[in-house]
Amino acid sequence: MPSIEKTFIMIKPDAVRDRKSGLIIDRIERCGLTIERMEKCELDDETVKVHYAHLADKPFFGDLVAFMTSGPVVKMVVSGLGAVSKMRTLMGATNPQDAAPGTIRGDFAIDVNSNVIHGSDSLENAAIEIERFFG
Ligand code: IDP
Ligand code: MG
Repeated sequence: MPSIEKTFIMIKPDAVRDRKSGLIIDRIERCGLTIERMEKCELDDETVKVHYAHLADKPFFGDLVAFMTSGPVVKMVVSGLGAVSKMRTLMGATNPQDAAPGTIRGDFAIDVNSNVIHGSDSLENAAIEIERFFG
């Protein structure tokens, strides 16, 4: 039985630039999830490097940091029953090529370099990320 959870969600610079934030927020609310907090902001290199530290040894890491600092993001705390896994399902696969139609990445993203949305991958990481981005 899922319990009420909070997860950290971020609409990435590509989607903000393309004015897709509203459509993405609509999908989240339609799922019965609640936007608890939301703010548009720009990320600095250091924050992105810490957030994606698990990918620091990947060849695309530099491009990922450049992408995430290329423009404003919309950061959110989203709550609801089983919010962490519900958001991961709603987002779709990391690589939009593999993301099912009807998912946010499946419908709004084209390639893995700019895949529209971030969502925490576990309840433990959700708490860490909410603290990191909202303090
Ligand atoms: P997730 O965002 O679905 O949790 P992670 O494996 O945590 O996926 O990767 C974090 C982010 O790093 C992805 O959302 C994407 O922006 C970027 N990324 C992951 N794999 C690749 C890749 O193979 N090429 C380019 N960027 C990637
Ligand atoms: Mg991840």
